[in-house]
Amino acid sequence: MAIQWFPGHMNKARKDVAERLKDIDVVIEMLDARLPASSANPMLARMAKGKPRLMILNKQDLADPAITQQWLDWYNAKKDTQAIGMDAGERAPAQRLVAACRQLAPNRGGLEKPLRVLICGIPNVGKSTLINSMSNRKIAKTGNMPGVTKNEQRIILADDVELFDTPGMLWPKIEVEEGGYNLAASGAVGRNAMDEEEVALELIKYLLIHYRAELAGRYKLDAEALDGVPDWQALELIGKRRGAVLSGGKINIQKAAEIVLTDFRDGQTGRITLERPEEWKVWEKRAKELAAIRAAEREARMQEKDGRKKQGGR
Ligand SMILES: Nc1nc2c(ncn2[C@@H]2O[C@H](COP(=O)(O)OP(=O)(O)OP(=O)(O)O)[C@@H](O)[C@H]2O)c(=O)[nH]1
Ligand SMILES: [Mg+2]
Repeated sequence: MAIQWFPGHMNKARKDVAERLKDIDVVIEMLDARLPASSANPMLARMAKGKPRLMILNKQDLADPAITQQWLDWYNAKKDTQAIGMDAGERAPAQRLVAACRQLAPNRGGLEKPLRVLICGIPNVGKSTLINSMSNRKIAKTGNMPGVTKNEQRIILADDVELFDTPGMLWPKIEVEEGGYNLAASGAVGRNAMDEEEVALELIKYLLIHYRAELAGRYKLDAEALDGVPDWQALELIGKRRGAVLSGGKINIQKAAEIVLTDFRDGQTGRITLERPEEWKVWEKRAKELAAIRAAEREARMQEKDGRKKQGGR
């Protein structure tokens, strides 16, 4: 899916992070527990190489608990990666994070060498909320839309601990198609940068496979009757149920799509995770194969063009 965000803006965010990383002791990367792989930033992993890194699967209160456990096991089995699940609005676990950061950089601390922690993640994942919980103050601006934090902000947590809140950063090149849809469904992408109907249909397609009972329950539909129903038809049924109907009785598909997305984002449809480690491996493999085919096609076109030029020159 083509998500129309602004690569220039993201590029600036990436440069700012790269610059800031130089004097950072611990990097916290916040992932969305409903889409851990899609919300991870491979570029960040590369930029922060060698620094102690902590991954937080945030919004775990909205995610499917069994799948969150699968993802935590998956990340924690990797070398040099530590991952924990969290609900950024909860104070106690957030405050325990400070102790975890201190452990990760034991040589820092004290007034001379304050511990500097950078918090990164996609837009709207909960970075500022976490900072507020860690510091027990409403110090960072939060909001339920992407792009709330516009500039890096330094927060003094204690005499010897500094936190850096950063604007949300999206990986500019989304190679895994499913990943693009999941990011859009989660609320990381602004409304104007995507086609809500397309995103809602992809979401419904996934829900029909993995969370049919939840989908049926939310919209008072018959789960059995949804068996084998295509996504677009399910969206129409939902629209009808929720009164998203235009004059003449036609379903207002745009409205129905908005309802589906909002309900999912607010956790009204249930605790749902949009990707599993095993699925992600398959999607990623297919994306790589597709990229290789496209690259080969491009190469063939270039050679053909070159050949024509040479022939023409003769
Ligand atoms: N349910 C739930 N909501 C959360 C959690 N963490 C944050 N939120 C909500 O998610 C929305 C975004 O939170 P922010 O802290 O502003 O996100 P951010 O990562 O700073 O976003 P940007 O500054 O736009 O990049 C807010 O409405 C928060 O209340 C969580 O763990 N669970
Ligand atoms: Mg923020």
